[in-house]
Amino acid sequence: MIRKTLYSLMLSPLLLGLNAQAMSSQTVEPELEVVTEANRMEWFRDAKLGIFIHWGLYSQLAGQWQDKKTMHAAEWIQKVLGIPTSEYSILVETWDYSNYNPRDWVKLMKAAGAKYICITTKHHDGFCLWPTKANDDWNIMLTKGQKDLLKPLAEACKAEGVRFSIYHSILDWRHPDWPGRPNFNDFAKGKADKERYKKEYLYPQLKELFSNYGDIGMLWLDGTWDGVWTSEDGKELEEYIRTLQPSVVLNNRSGYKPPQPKYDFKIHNAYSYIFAGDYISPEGEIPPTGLPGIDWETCQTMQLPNNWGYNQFVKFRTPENLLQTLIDTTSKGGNLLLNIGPKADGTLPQEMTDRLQFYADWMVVNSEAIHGTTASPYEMLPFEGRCTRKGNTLYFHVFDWPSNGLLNLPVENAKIKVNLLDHEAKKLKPRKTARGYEVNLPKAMPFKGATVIKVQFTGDLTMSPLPKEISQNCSVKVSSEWAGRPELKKEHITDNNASSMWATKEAARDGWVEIDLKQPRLVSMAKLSDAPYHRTQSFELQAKVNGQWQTLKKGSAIGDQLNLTFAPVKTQHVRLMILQAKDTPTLANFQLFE
Ligand code: FHN
Repeated sequence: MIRKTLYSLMLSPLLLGLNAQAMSSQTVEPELEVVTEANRMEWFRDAKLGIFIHWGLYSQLAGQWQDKKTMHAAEWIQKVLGIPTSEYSILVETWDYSNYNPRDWVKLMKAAGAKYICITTKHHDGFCLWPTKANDDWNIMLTKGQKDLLKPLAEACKAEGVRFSIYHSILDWRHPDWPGRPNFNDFAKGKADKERYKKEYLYPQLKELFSNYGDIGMLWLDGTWDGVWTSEDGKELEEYIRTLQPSVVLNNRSGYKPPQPKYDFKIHNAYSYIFAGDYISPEGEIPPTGLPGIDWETCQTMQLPNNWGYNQFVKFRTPENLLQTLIDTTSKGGNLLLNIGPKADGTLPQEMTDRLQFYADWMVVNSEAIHGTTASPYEMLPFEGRCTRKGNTLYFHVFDWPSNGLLNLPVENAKIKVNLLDHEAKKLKPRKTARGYEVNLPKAMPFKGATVIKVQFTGDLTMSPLPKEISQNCSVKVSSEWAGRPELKKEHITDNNASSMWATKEAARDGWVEIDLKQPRLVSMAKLSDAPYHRTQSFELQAKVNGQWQTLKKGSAIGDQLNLTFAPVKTQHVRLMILQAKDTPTLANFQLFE
């Protein structure tokens, strides 16, 4: 498929036939490029960031029903706490969303860099946020406000030039015809009938959604795991959707399961990796090496453990972590669908506004390093950060500001131009070294979380050789091992296989790993992974020099991949101290580089 970069266009006054005077008294709104079935993936590929909105009756509970609380999936509270449908129904009477001002939401989300916004039209509890004719006893018209919540959001998106997109749950905990009826549904009577569910409910609802809200950028289907929905149902559904708006981008969760391609990496959530629709939707994770040639989008929550609906009891990820997640995703060729759970009254929780504002402040200067870029050409970098690319420009996103003020740029081209993306786009003077170039960085990091170094090169890109690994299959000592679990043995730490791991004894909440390099070597970088559980909360990296342990780096989380660079040190023994972990410490990889 030909890939073409699309940008939002400002309408030209000449085209509009307006004179300058008329223009000055009128605001021209950004227009979205017309999308056809043939080019429908182009905007999606350039978009990089979308905002997911989980909003519904459950938002009033925010994790608490009567005296029971849940830390998990506030939008699932009915199922998690087994609330009978007859009792849950009371929530329609109490839902007051009078502070809902979607134009403000969209403005902030757009400033944060979002190119599409995807709202839950109906989540698993079956409640519809619009006045559907296909279900008149469980929709927004039963609330005091009687307001179609989708319409003003769709209009705000159109006005701001952001693509309006919709989430729709196929399964339904309340509808009498959904065959996977849960036991807390004390409302539904009679025998469920899937065909009637499709013909009289699901399909007519989708028809309303595709007829009354203008162009829909994307349809995000979900909820086919009840075991009653077949691949044939999914295929038929996808075909039907294409008749409604052929240009809509469709995720992979219709339930259709065509023959699946083979891939050689380990995945944690198989449901997210079914290849169907237009793209795959790894949930809460970034495929370790990206998925070349495959369109993908990772959806992630701001609150952990995962809560898509707002939960008053659950902590928020830091703004820096969320920014690095966007950059990591972009550098691997995917999109991030970042979730927001508004409060019931229509306002956004302060923590969410703060995080969107953090993105927005960063985007003012750095948006060019995200939007319209392609994946990193590098397998790894000689510093902790990521790379994105736009033609002959590389954007190096530095996460960990070097303490010695020197940054190694792994480019060999004879002619390069380097700028620091701050408010002045300061020029940096590159010096050629044995491996790429070196630049001096200012003492303070201009943008917390990630600062971008822009490198423009002439000719074809020549990348510097990768840093040389010196620890593969070296012997390791560990604080302890999990008895009787050979699949968690210490040899997995240096086997360079990210899908195998080591774990300490079960009861431990700290531990250490020491690599013996067999002889003194020059070490300047370490690469760590504690995937898939990400339990490390505090760590210290040390090298033994003249019989004494010296600190090389300290940190908190490790994550899927963390590169730590430091001033080169000659040593035979390097040790990782996991000082605190939220459960039994595990480590997938620990590699050392010259
Ligand atoms: O069960 C839902 C969950 O509540 C949320 O909507 C997420 C978003 O990807 N999807 C389902 C779980 O995969």
